[in-house]
Order: sequence, then C-alpha cells, then structure tokens
Amino acid sequence: MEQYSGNQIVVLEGLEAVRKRPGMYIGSTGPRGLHHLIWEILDNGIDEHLAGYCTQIDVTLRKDGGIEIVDNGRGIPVDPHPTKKIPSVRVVYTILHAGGKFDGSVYKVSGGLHGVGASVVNALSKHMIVEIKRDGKIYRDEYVNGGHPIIELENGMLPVIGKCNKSDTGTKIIFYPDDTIFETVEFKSETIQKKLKEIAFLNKNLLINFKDEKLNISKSYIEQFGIKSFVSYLTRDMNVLHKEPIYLEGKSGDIEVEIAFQYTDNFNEQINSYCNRINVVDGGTLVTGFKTGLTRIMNQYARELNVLKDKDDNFDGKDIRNGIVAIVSIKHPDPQFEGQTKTKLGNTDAKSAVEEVFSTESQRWFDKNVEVLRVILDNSMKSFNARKAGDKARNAVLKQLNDVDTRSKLASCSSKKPEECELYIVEGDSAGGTVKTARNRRTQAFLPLRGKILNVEKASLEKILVNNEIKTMIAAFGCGIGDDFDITKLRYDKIIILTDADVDGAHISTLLLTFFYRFMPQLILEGKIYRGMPPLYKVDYEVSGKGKKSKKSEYLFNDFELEKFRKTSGHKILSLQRYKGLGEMDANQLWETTLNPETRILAQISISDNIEADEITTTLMSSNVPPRRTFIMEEAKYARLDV
Ligand code: 0RA
Repeated sequence: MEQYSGNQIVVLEGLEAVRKRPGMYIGSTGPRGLHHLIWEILDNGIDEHLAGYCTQIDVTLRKDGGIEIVDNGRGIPVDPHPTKKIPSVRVVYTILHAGGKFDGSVYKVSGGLHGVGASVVNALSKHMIVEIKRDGKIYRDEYVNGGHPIIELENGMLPVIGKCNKSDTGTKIIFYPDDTIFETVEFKSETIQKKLKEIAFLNKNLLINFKDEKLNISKSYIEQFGIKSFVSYLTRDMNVLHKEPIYLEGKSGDIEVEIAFQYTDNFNEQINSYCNRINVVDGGTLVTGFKTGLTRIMNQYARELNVLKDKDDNFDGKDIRNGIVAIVSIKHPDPQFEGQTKTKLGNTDAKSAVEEVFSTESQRWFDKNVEVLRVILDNSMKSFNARKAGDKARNAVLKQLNDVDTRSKLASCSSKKPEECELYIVEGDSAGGTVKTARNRRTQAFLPLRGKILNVEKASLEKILVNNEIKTMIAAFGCGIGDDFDITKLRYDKIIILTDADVDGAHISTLLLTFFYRFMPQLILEGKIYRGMPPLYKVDYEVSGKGKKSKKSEYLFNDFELEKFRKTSGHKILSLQRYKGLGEMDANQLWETTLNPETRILAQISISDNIEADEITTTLMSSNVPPRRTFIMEEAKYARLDV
C-alpha cells in the first residue's frame, strides 16, 4: 500500500511529528481537538470565499463516521509543483508548513494554523479523500494512516476520474479522524451547527448547508447582515435598551473594520472579537481600540449634553460598557497573534484603526440617532451612580471579608495544604448535616447553602457583594473577587458543588457556576470547579453461588444505568430505592457514593468556547423564562452540566 517515492518519505516525517505531538498542533486530542480538524478544513473554503471565489460550502456528517466538506471555489491546483514534482494538492496535504502560498499568490488566512491546517488534518486521519473539479475534469487524491498517498501518479499528475462542466469548480474533502490518536472520534452535531452559524454571521452571504446523516438533520445558514445579525442573535433572549444593534464600518489604511453593538439591561459586558474571521478569544489590540474609542466618544457626548454635571467627573470605561454586547471584526493583512495559545491580537495598528473608524463612524451615527445616544448615556449614568455608591459599600465589604464569621457556616478541614483540600458546597440544611458527619474532616471542608443563590446576571455589583451566601463563598475560597482575584491564594484544590439530582438542584448549580464564571472565571478555566454526582438509585439484587443465595447492592447514577442493569446484569432485583435528594442517604451511603475520592463520580466543569459559555449563561439567566427551563431540564436529565 505504501508506494511512495524517496522524497515523500522525508516529507512524511513532517506529518509523523504531528502524530507524535498532536497537542502542539491542535491543542488536544479530546473533543475540542477533534472538532478543530473540521475548523481547519472549513477555514480553507472560507479563505476561498474571502478571496471572492466561493459562495457555498456544504458540510455533511456521514453515516460512516466521516465528515465531508465541499466548497465551490476554484479547486485546489493539481498541476505538478515546480520543485517537488508532485501535484500541488499533494504538496498541500502531505507537507507540513506548505501553506497556501505555494503558488506565490497572497493567500489570506482566516484560520488558526495559517495554512498548515490541511496537512495536519491529514496527519491525524486514518483516511482522507480529496476531490477537485477544475478545467472540466475531476481529480482525486487519497491518503491513509496519517497522510500516506495511495493513488499512483501518471507522469506526475493525478488520474482524472471524471468530467464536469468547465464552470463547475471546487474542492471536496472527506476525512476520518484516527481513533488511535483521538480520545473520541465522534463529532457533535450541535457543536458543528453552532460553529457554522458563527461562520455564516462572519461571512455575509456565504451559503452553508449542513447535513447530519445519522440524526437526519438538514440546515442551511446564510446571513445577509453579518455581524449586525450576530449581535441580534446574541441578545435575542435579553432585554435590549434599543431596538436594533448599531452597525459601523470603515477602513483605515489596509485594515477593514466592522463593529456591531447593542445595549441590554444586563450588568456585564460581552465583547467578542475576530481578526480575519478568527475568534480572537483573548481580544488584544482590536478590543482595546474599541474600548478606548467608546470611552472617549461617550465622555465627550456626556459633557456636550450636560449629562455629567461636575466637570471633574468622568464615566469609567466600565460604566459605559455596562450591558453592552459587541462584536469587533477586522481584516488585517498581517495579523500577529500573541500569547501561549495565540489567542490575542498584538498589532498596534489594529488598535488605532479600530479607534479611528469607531470615532468617525459612531459620531456620524449618533448625531443622527440622538435618542439612542440618550439611552446609552442614561445607562452609563446608572452605572456611574451605582459605582460611586458601590465604591463605598464595596470597600466596606472587602474590608469586612476577612472578618466575616464563616465559622457558623463553613465547616473547615484541618489540613492547611491547599493541594489536598476540597470544599463541598452543599444545597440545603438537611443534606448538609449528613455531609458534615460523613466527610473526611482532615481534607474535606464543607459549606451548606441556605436560601436562594443570587442571580448575578440580574443584580448590581453592590447587591452581589452584600449577599450573604456570596460573601461567605468569597471568604471561604480566600482569593478575593473580580480585579482583586488571586488564584494562588485559593485554599482548595477542588471546589465541588453538590446538589440534589433534580431541576432545583440543577438550577442552583447553574446560579453558582454563573457566579464563578462572571467573577472568578479562572476557577473554571483552571479546572477547579466540579459537580458531585450523587446516585439516583440503589438496587439490592440477588446473587447465587455455591448453592447459596445472598444479597448485594449497587448504586446507579442515572436512568440509563438502571436500564442497563435491568437488561444486562441478569440479576434478580430484590428492591430498588430512588433517592429524591441527598438528605435521604445516611452518612455511610453518602461517603461511599459522593464523598470518597476512590468511589465517587465528579464532573469537571469546563468552558469550551467563549461565545458558547456566554450564550449558555445568558440563556439560563435571562428574564425570558422558556429557554431557561428547557436547558435546565435537559441537563438535569443527564445529571451533568458542562458550562
Ligand atoms: C490556492 C490557489 C488556488 C486555490 C486554492 C489555493 C484553494 C485551496 C482550497 C482548499 C480548500 N478549498 C480550496 N479552494 C481553493 C487557485 C489558484 C488559481 O486557480 O488560480
């Protein structure tokens, strides 16, 4: 099978490096890394769209587990590569670092790996097929086991496998991720759909068709209004302060800038940024440019319109961004991505470009829409006033924090070594009592939550900071909050949320997660937050051995496990107990099922994507009830919640 010439063996060493250290190229070999493969291939089609040659991309999750991505661009060149003497397409798919520039054209990059993506995906696939329509002919190349070509060349050319209309051009890619490399090779339909929607928003008028052959789902995405619709979509379940998002666009030198934003009655800000359609998760210069421009222009208007009376008073950037949902998207000819994960834009000219475009265009817009301007200034004023009042309260609270009497509630553990300590946050008093007796007092601290957890999406900082439950948590963790947060001071290695496996329990843990996500996101990012998974059932069943019958019991964590036990264990069930809540277990049972590190099940909470996480918190927390309920019920069913 492996019939390739000498120079290709050298070539494949590059791909071998990718297989040895996949994490270096795609971040992880978990679900996230797996989906990254799709994004890489999609990026190539999007580049073709950016260049003006592609109007449609079809994505199909195939019945056989593979994924198929078809674009109607120009088709990857198939002619022999001038120095490598093999078809250009094979160069792109088998040589690491052969970006799109192989033909000397300026091939813009939209995606993360800057044109090396195709070969990386091939390296990590057990099978990959590329079909190209160009010049009325259909060509096919095929690779197995991480990029080994299996199609024999004819005079250095790929065989022609069919004919098509001359005007019919494009590229079809089918690949099957290697299951010896990835933890799972199952693509998630929903994750892909979300991404395609995002791509549609960022690429006005690009038609994207999605098909999931296993689930029998077909969807099409096309957006005429780009990021303006994106903002509407993000705010769809929030209370907005003005009807339509504000949309501004302009150019500064070579840099194209687009900004869309809308104000809501939320108390936080959400700014998503993109450079060449790449989500710049950590922002950087383009976001700084937007913030600087917004602060300057709004303070200028506030003074002109006499909203700020005292001439020494100024709106803080945060006052002005209170409740904003914004997208900043730029096209830059030479983006520099910084930081360990390359998720922050470094170009200083991006800052000045965004600031310049925002200043000019926003003034033009606000001069024509003074009523919206008033609404925004009014909103900033509320935040300004709350801040002035809040500063006092906040300082008082922060000072108090060290003296908060956590003893009455927090049952601490005797060890003072954070690396071995765990904090259980437990819903309700009755369960709390049992946890307190059942736990390992040396390493397991425990905090019962009474009353309702405040919904931080709907409360002002002032209110949040005087809430007792929240104060106690901040004090117990020991690492402060917001700007003062310092994770190195965290007293526990794990913070474990333990609620009943019902809808209320799911709601409480969601409120807690929202609080962590908004005010101590590092806790989630660094994997410190877990959800305990108490069992739902205990079955007593009969076992017979050596002519004797005896009774054994087992804990089952969800309906699925119960079903499986019934169908496959072959044991006669003597009794089945369903736990309605943690309170129904005695100390031994609780220890065995939920507290004992050897036997318990914990779900680590992670954030998979900035937008997704922001989306979920707002869907859950918004004042429009319907979406919230469905989400919680759904998650409660699986007794699992990943933010
Ligand atoms: C470079 C040059 C040309 C096409 C492409 C890249 C191309 C790459 C991919 C990857 C997926 N789909 C693609 N479509 C096009 C064409 C150069 C020319 O025809 O002049």
